[in-house]
This record gives sequence, C-alpha cells and structure tokens, in this order.
Amino acid sequence: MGCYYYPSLTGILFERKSLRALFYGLGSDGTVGANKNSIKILGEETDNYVQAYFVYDSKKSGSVTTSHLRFGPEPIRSTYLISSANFIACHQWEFINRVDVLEAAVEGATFLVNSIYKPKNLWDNLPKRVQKQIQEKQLKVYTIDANEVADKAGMGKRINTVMQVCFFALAGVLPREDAIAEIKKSIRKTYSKKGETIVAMNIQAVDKTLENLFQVEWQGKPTDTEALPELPSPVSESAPAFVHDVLGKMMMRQGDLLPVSALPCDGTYPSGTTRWEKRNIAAEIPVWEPDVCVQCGKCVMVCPHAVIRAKVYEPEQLTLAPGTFKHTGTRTQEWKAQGLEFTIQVAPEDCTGCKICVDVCPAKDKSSPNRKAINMAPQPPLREAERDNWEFFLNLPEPDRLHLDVHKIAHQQMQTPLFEFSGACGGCGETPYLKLATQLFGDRMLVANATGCSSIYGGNLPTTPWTHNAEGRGPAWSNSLFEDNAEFGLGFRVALDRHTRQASELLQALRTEIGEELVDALLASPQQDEADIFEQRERVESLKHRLEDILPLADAEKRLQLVNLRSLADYLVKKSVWIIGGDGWAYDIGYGGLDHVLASGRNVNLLVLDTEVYSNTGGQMSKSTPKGAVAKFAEGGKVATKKDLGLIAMTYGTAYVASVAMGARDEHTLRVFLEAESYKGLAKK
Ligand SMILES: Cc1ncc(C[n+]2csc(CCOP(=O)(O)OP(=O)(O)O)c2C)c(N)n1
Ligand code: SF4
Ligand code: SF4
Repeated sequence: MGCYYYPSLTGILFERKSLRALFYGLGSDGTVGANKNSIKILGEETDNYVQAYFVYDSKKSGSVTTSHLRFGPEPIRSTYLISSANFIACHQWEFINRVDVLEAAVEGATFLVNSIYKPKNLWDNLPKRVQKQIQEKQLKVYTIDANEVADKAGMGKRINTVMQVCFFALAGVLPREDAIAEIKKSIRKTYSKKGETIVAMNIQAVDKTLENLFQVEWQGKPTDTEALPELPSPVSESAPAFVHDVLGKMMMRQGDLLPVSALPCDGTYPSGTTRWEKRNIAAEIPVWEPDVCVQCGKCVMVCPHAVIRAKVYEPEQLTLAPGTFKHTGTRTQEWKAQGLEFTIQVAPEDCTGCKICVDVCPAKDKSSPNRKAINMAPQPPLREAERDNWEFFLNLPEPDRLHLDVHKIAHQQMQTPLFEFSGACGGCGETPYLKLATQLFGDRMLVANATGCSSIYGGNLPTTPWTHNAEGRGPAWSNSLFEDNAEFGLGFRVALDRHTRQASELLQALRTEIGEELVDALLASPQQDEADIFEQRERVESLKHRLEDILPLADAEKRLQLVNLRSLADYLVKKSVWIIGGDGWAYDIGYGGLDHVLASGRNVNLLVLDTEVYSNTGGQMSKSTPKGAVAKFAEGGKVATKKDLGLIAMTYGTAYVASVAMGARDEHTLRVFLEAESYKGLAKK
C-alpha cells in the first residue's frame, strides 16, 4: 500500500453543487468552535449560502459533538440534519470504534480522520466495519496526526485549527491560499486578546498542517463478502439489562429510536451507571511505577473522575492476577507487618487524560528525575491489558473501613468512592471534593444539589456518577433550583430529624416488647465515628428482626406502632445532609436561603464549590470573583472585592467554617471534612 502527500488540495468538492459536511469532535476539543468559524468564513468571503447546526449532549465535556455544515450557491431550505454527506471528518480516532461515522457518507465522499497511526498502517487499524464502508462507498480517505501537529506547535490537545485547515484544503470550497489567509485572519481576530504567543502557535499549526496531511491508498486491499459487522455495544454483556438495552442505546446516540415504554414510568433511574459508559476519551493515561511510588495516595485523592485507585490486600489474592498486573509490598508500617501487597490501578477506559495525578505525584526516580511514580503513556496499546487489570483490581477485597485511619490520606484513600466517572470536564476542580465526601460519608449521605456544573455532571442522562457500595448503600441525591437549594437541603434535615424523633418515641413506647437493653443501646449510641455507625447499623438490623418476631403476636394498637417503627428504623442511623452548589448559587442567587440556613444553626453541611465564576453558563462574574479579575463574560474586570462568605457565616457564632483547597494542603482538606461533618451544628466549607 502506498501513501502520499496530497498534491493538489483544491477543488475536489467545490465542483459539486453543494457541500454537506459532517464533523465528529470531542466536547471541548474545539471542533464546534472551529466549525462556527469556518461557516462564518464561507458565508462572509464567498457568495454562497451557508447553514450550520451543532448536536451535542449536556455532558460538561468529553462527549461526541456533531457539526452539520451545508454550503452552496442555492438557498438552503433543508431544515433537517445531514443524512447524506460528501465530506466527513472524524476528529477523534476513538469514535470510529463506537459511532457509525460513515453511515451518512455518499458514494465517493471524502473521509478525513485524525489518527496516531502512520498513513501506511492506518488501513490495518481501521475496524472491519469501517474498511467495508470505505470500500463499498469508494471513499477518498485522508489522515493526519493532528495531536502531534498541535502539540509541536505548543497547543497541547487543541486540534481544532489543524483540522480546520485540513477541511479547507480537502473540501476546496475556497482556493487554498485564500482559505489559509482567511483562517490566519480569523486566528488573529479570535486570539489576539490572549497574546501574541497564542496567535503564533496557531499560525505555526496552520503552516505545519498541510505537510502532515496524507491520502490513504486503500485500492487493491482485499474485500470480504460478509455482511456489514454490527457496531459493538458500548456496554459489556455483563451490564444489567436496563443499562444494556436502554442506556446503551442512548450512549450509541440512538436514544431517539427507543419507544417511550422502554423508559421508567416513574422516572427512577438506577444509580452508579457511569461505570458502564466506557468513553475512552484519553489519548494518554497514567502508568504506575511501583519501584518509585511512595504510596502517599495523593494521586488517588485528586483524580476528578475516581479513575486511579489504591488497594492493600493479602498476597494470596494475586494467585489469579493477570500477567501485567502490577503490585509491590506495602510501605505503611502496620500493613507491612501483616505482609500486605499494594497496588495503584487506573481504569484505562474511564480516564480523561487530564494528568492531574501525575502533576501532584511527589515521587521521582532519583537516577532519572523525569520519571515519576506515574507517567503518561498512549492509551490504545495499553487498553486491553489494563482493562483486565482494572477488572481484577475491582474484585480484590476492599480494606475493612473500620481499620482505616481516616486521618491519613494514604489510609483514607482506600475508601471506595461513591461518585465516579462523571461527565465533568477533564481535570475538574470541583469533583475531587464531592468524591472525598462520598468516600467518608457516602453510605449515609443526602445531597441537595443546586443547579450548576455539579447538577449537570451529577445528574446527566444516560448515566449517573453517584453510586452505591457492595451493601447497596450510597448517597441519596436530588437537584433543586438555583435559588432555593439551601432551603431544599434544610428540608431534608427537618424531615430526617422528625423521623428520627418519631422512631425514638416509638422505641420508648415499645420498650417492653422490644427489650430494654436493645432500646437503650439504640437511643444512647453516640454515632461519632465509623465504628459507632457500624454498631448502630447492627442494632437496627437486630431491631428489624425483633419487630418481625413480635409483629404476629401483637394486638391491633401495638401492631400499628410496630409497623410504623419498622418503616422508620433506618432513621435511627445518623444521616449526613450536604447542601452543595457553586459560588453563583451560594454568594448570589441562592444567598437569601443560604443565609436563612446559616442562621438556623441546624446540623447540615454546606459545601460551596467556589470556582469564583458561574462556570456552568460559561464564566459570568459572581460576588465571589476577586477584585480586578476578568471573567469570560465580565471583560471589564470585577469592580467590587470578593465577598467574604466565611466571615458572614462566622457572625452567627454557631457554624464551623473552613476554606479548603487540595492543591494548597490536602491533609488540611481531609481534616476539615472530618471535623465539619462531626460538628453538631452547621458546617460550611
Ligand atoms: C434562577 C436561575 N437563574 C439562572 C439559571 C441559569 N444557570 C444555571 S447554572 C448557572 C451557573 C451556576 O454557577 P455556579 O453556582 O457558580 O456553579 P458552577 O457552575 O460554577 O459549579 C446559571 C446561571 C438558573 N438555572 N436559575
Ligand atoms: S489522568 Fe486525570 S482522569 Fe486520568 S487517572 Fe489521572 S487524574 Fe484521573
Ligand atoms: S502520588 Fe505518586 S507516589 Fe503517591 S501514591 Fe500516587 S503514584 Fe505513588
């Protein structure tokens, strides 16, 4: 097979009457922005008509975006999405494995794919289904390693400019030189405010693109006569039927084909379903080096997606370990004495490649300082082996929570997160705090979530990141309005306290039937730490058994009390109420209610995810934005100083108030979460 630099890059599509182009991009990779820009160039610089429509879901980033662009000399009256395209671009290699990118391609269409494979190896790495579609539709195939070009130009993962140049070069809608001049003009217009360096990087990327764009010659490759293979389901066979048949269809972007009857009639969806949505969006993932690792747990703590995890376990557990599964003796004194093994494992298909774990890792190989205890490496070659290792890791027993010293990060980070693989942006600065709260208190946590980024990545169809442990316990979560979330959460507290009081009164009233010893123990339990809570849960189980025993023997009046107590028994275990939202909620729009809750002194935890702007809606300033700061939609700079919400909270004299940042001091963050939750009254972080 040969491959060659495409010699004449103009005119291949423009000769046709109109261009119908489809672009598959990764949310936040710049594809949509670049296409908006392209359509403006085409609309403004030619006499042609243009139309663009963009399809994407509500994940914060990392999902598939589809741009539908029409262009031609006649007025465009098509009010529907493109279903027959003469140009298709796939900006992320991974999509060709899970999205039917070529379904809409017409015969002879042009297909451009961003790939890490060299042009001569590309064909052999295409899925059989895609090969067959290319052959049947006689497509012209082009490839570029856009990530490499962008990276070399200093633009990191921003491949949008590179792919935009390829589009103009291949589509030939403008003479090549004119198109490149227009792209450069629009780069200057868009990025000049960000400084000359950014402009220069983009210009360099434009100049380097064409010499890295290749046509893939596939003619003469063997064809097979078998039917077109099915697109593989995005979820494994072992997923529950609902996940497989309903959520899986939504993941494949075929949700519109589901009948209404397939959806839960009461709107209840199972929790913990992000674990089935293997998005494979990371070009690179961290690789652990056991000999360098000091086993501090910092990487596990900061990972926004709960993708990198640690476990200690008995060496016998390794008998059936896959050959590539990494482990080493534990360095922690008490576990060392027990001869336990230690592993840091990454979920390769859930990682976003944000690299935060590597940045925070303090351990370096002394003989080679560039080698840390975790380092990024390309994901595709590692995927299969690490997928098996991850499965094996998940099946290793969890360390006993009762024996973990939760004040030490290395210990505490062994706790299973009950918030995992969310659709938050790679490197999200909010989610590690939610994850930490669920590790510590998730099995008895109720969350009132204000509208904002956290409500979107927390409650996004088709999957939810809030999950449950092996006993089926996990956070109860609900999203309220922006303006009333504090009151909403306060309502949780009031209702819980009422139920607990009712259960306690019934215990007293049924003291003789249930038995004094059990009743006293249930009422006296301090429930201050994990061990207390564990014991209280055991007592509640004993109570439930006792109620079942005595119910058949009770008279009508007692029977009613016993049945009521049975339904309220779980409220005898302490619950942890968390009222969560961003600074737009806490400082501005929900502030009236928040102040009311602060003044109430009730036992709730307020967690303000203070990003100092309204993040979900793109960056408006809030009263938390520091003086002089420029936000995306506040270009003049903030005039007033940052409001001191902590100080306001302290004026009531009843709240535990703290400000935390893992990046500043992770031990402090952990200590504050523990102290705040155990404080009997209002806690604000
Ligand atoms: C009353 C009301 N106004 C505006 C909105 C639109 N809105 C949704 S989320 C959001 C921004 C949230 O910002 P913030 O509270 O800081 O949370 P973040 O997204 O930063 O986590 C806005 C303005 C809304 N949902 N309700
Ligand atoms: S690269 Fe990001 S998502 Fe992946 S394991 Fe590290 S911190 Fe987690
Ligand atoms: S941060 Fe580095 S040293 Fe610490 S546990 Fe993770 S890999 Fe090991």
